Amino acid sequence: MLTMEDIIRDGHPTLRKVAEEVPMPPSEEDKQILKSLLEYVQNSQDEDIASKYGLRAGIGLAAPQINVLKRMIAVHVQDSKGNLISHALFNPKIASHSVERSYLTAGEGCLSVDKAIPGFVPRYARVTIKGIDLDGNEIKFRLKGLPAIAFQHEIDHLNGIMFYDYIDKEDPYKEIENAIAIER
Ligand code: K2U
Ligand code: NI
Repeated sequence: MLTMEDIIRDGHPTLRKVAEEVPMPPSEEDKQILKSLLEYVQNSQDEDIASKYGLRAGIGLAAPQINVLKRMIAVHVQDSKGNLISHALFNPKIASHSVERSYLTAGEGCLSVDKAIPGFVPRYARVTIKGIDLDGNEIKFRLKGLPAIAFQHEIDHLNGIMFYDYIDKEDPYKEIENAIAIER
C-alpha cells in the first residue's frame, strides 16, 4: 500500500512536468499503479488506517505525486448530497466546462505541499470529465461542487500545475467574479 513516503513534495521536478498518456488497453502494471492511487485515498479517509500508517487525508491523488509521470488519477469524495463519487481513471480529460466558476472558501491543500498556502483557487463550477476506467471502458460524467474541484486539482497535476499557481499574489482572497463560493 502507498504511504506518505511514496508521495513526492513540492520542489521535486516531476511535479512540474507533463505526464504521458497511458497506452490502451492498460497493462497490468498500470492497472496496479492506478488501483494503488485509489487505495491510498480510501485508506487516508479511514481513521484507523490513516492513524496507523500516518496518512494525510486526501480526496484525490495523481500518479505524478508518486513520481510516476503517467496520466492517471483517483478521486474518492462525497458530494453535497452525500453521494459517493469514486473514480480511478486513465487519461482523464475535461471534455467541457461551465463559464461560471467556483472556489473553496477555505482554499485548497495538496498532499505534495507540506505547508498551508492561503487564498482562493478559481475553478470551473461544472465540468464534464471523460476518461478510461480500470476495465478499459471509456466513461463520461458531469460534476459540480467539491467533486468538480477535486478532478480539476488532480488533472492539473498531470500538466505540472499546482493549486497555488492560481492564487493572486497581491490579494490571495480577492473576490472571484462570476463564481460560487463553496464552504467545505
Ligand atoms: O492532489 C492532492 O494533493 C490531494 C488534494 C486534492 C484536493 C485539494 C483541494 C481541493 C480538492 C481536492 C488534497 O490533499 S485532498 C484534502 C482535502 C480534503 C477535503 C477537501 C479538500 C481537500
Ligand atoms: Ni495536489
